[in-house]
Amino acid sequence: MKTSPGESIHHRICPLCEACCGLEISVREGAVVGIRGHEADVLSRGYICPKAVALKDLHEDPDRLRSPLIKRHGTFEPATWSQAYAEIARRLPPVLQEHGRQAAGIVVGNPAAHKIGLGLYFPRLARALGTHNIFSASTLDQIPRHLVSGLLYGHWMSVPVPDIERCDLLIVLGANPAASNGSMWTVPDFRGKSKALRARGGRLVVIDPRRSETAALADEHDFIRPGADVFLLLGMVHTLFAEGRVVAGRLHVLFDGLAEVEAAVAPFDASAVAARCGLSAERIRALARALAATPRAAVYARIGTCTQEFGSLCTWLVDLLNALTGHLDEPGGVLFPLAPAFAANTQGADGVGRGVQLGRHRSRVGGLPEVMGELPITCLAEEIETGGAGQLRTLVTIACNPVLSAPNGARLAGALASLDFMVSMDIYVNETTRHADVILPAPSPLEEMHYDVAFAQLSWRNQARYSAPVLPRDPAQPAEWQTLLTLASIAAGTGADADTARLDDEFFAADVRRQFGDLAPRVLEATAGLAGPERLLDVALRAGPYGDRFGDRPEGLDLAGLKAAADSGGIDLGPLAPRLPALLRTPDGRIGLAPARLLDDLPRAAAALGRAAPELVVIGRRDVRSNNSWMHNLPVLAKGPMRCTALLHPDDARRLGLDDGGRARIASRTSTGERSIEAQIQISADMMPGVISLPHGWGHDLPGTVLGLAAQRPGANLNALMDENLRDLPSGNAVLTGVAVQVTALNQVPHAKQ
Ligand SMILES: Nc1nc2c(c(=O)[nH]1)N[C@H]1C(S)=C(S)[C@@H](COP(=O)(O)OP(=O)(O)OC[C@H]3O[C@@H](n4cnc5c(=O)[nH]c(N)nc54)[C@H](O)[C@@H]3O)O[C@H]1N2
Ligand SMILES: Nc1nc2c(c(=O)[nH]1)N[C@H]1C(S)=C(S)[C@@H](COP(=O)(O)OP(=O)(O)OC[C@H]3O[C@@H](n4cnc5c(=O)[nH]c(N)nc54)[C@H](O)[C@@H]3O)O[C@H]1N2
Ligand code: SF4
Ligand SMILES: [Mo]
Repeated sequence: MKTSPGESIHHRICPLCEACCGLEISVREGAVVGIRGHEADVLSRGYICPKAVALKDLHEDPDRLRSPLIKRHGTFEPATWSQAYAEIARRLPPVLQEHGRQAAGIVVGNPAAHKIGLGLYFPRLARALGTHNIFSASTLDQIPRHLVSGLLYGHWMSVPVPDIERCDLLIVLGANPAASNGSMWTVPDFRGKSKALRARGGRLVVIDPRRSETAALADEHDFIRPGADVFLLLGMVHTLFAEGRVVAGRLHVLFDGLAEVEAAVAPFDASAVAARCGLSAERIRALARALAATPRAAVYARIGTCTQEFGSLCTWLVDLLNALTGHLDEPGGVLFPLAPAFAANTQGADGVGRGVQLGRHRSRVGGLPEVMGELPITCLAEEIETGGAGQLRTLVTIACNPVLSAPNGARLAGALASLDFMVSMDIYVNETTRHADVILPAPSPLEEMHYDVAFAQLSWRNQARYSAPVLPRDPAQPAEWQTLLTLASIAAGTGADADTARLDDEFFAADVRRQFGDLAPRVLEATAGLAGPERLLDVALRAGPYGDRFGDRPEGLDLAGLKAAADSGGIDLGPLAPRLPALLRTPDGRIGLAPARLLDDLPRAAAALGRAAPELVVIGRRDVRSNNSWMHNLPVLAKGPMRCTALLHPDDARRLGLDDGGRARIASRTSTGERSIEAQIQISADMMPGVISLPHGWGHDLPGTVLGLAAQRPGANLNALMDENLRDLPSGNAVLTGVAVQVTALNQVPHAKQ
């Protein structure tokens, strides 16, 4: 890498999506002057997407908050950190005192997974608040995946991912990694990897109601009726049993419940489900046969299958397909990553554990059970609106924008406006945070150290990478873990002036004593001089599967070693390898393939099979230059054609009298009323007839936000059409795809620009 005089080169993991690419960032005089892929990076090997370059715009965005804001008489005023904390200390504790701990709630959003300080320290605040009212974007996303992992393998984060470099058949449902760069599977350069798969004679099959960017790379693409994946997958599992294709592989000795599975899928012969799916019975059987007959094959499914009425069943059936065809925990099939730090499935005794607990408490109004300590975010509005003991009266939102990202944001916005007190940790005044009484900003990602706590547990290859801050942070701006500790102190009643360093030491020492018992003094001594997330990372690495065990295995990993490897691309820990049965943390050390919680949902699916499919339904999509709701204010991504368009098939357009580029009203009938949005139409032969595709996270035209660029082309809020009372029952996940809509033409100006 050539540098000009005065230029320095830094290596930083991209925090913008789950691919976690390694970046090479050039800095001159305190300013970012270049962002490229880091060729030596052991995970991403130089790959980046257009979003990475936007880190410069994010860092420099004039609308990004540089100081706290306090709302006085309805208007935000800049404040110092001590003023902001004092305001919270003045207003939060009285609400807790008067109404109890359950009057408080926390809502956590997607970026928390990409910021080590938020991820590791949010639990400290949650504990200090002592509330059950924890909500997150997970219940708009991947919670069915966690539920199935918990039930089958004993931990939420034991997620099998495709072994793409050795696989010869990859079947992808409801995911578009060519645009999204993968999810619950950290796989930078999916495009390159899938091309390599095909080049060595492998096959990529994509099942999606849209010929997506991923489908365009595939050998075979099947349209499926949105929301019908459960039937396709049931038909495939049925075929395996009916045709005697269940493979008695290495893991069969671990499996329980095979007979129950066979009985449960009995009503779902391929011919019984075909019409509902839109795939022929022969095609459904052929897919099952190909999976069983290909020694190295994998099925992968994501947001499109998780965010439907039977998201948990879909996720379970995907795992069953992999398991029953001998592809679970096998090279070339799906494998469990072995993460160097923080993975519960590497801690404690091998092969057995406590399993997961479910439904320890329920939401007050809807009676919905917690999963993974969370209540469905779609319950948030009713918990605020409904009076009585335990009514939510105060909220802390952390890197979350549910007014756009969750169903019926208008209702939620009304509820937020009625809170006694709301604090937001966020970088913008946006659709959600405009309702806060105090907003506490974060440093730019370039000003913080990083390690991927979650995504190292989901990576296509085992690896460890650390990022040092690229730029110094303003001395007045705390790191987010420090902000969380101050909030925890306020919530615990010990005030706004707590010494966060001392608090951090106390929490840390208590954790170490709990985790290490007699070894605690040695761990404390070994980590002397460290603080914050770095100290937690050092302990997790050293105690982890590759760790130095605090000196017992001197060649093992520790933080210092990881830091030393940052400029050479991190530490490669090799390809994924089989981990069963050691990975299991189920109480009996076995894999129960037929959990009651999932079987109990099958009658609901059977009933839905008979229901007529609506004439027109809406689904979501992601664009490579957009990221959920919050990157529409960055010039490098915002330029170019409008990305918030409603795609639909030419036949539908003709039938409905819609022109390409014209505008239309899209309406839905939900359990809480009829709602509609206006969107720009884009006619596309890539759509399945009867399906309309619109991205989420748009609708930046609400009053009181400070997103200058995003407001110029606000787009339409897809989630206004979603029904907050439609959920996947076992997990509580929101239904965000396959929702019936009516479309009517508005003005028909053929070349209208939005
Ligand atoms: N219809 C439909 N709805 C969906 C989806 C869909 O596919 N279809 N997808 C769902 C999915 S998968 C997800 S993950 C959710 C996302 O839901 P959210 O997490 O609510 O949405 P984001 O748009 O990611 O919002 C991130 C928030 O974090 C703030 N932020 C950004 N960086 C930082 C930081 O460093 N620190 C702090 N404190 N704040 C920061 C942003 O300003 C923004 O307010 O949306 C869901 N909603
Ligand atoms: N560029 C970009 N990248 C992102 C994000 C972003 O907003 N923009 N968001 C990030 C986040 S938070 C996440 S969770 C991941 C998600 O990553 P993915 O899971 O890959 O999500 P999508 O790209 O939305 O792809 C979902 C696909 O499912 C299809 N689909 C919709 N309904 C159905 C259905 O009923 N059945 C089937 N079989 N398919 C269906 C859609 O047409 C779409 O092609 O992406 C992450 N990466
Ligand atoms: S794919 Fe994701 S992690 Fe990689 S550069 Fe793009 S946004 Fe960043
Ligand atoms: Mo997500």
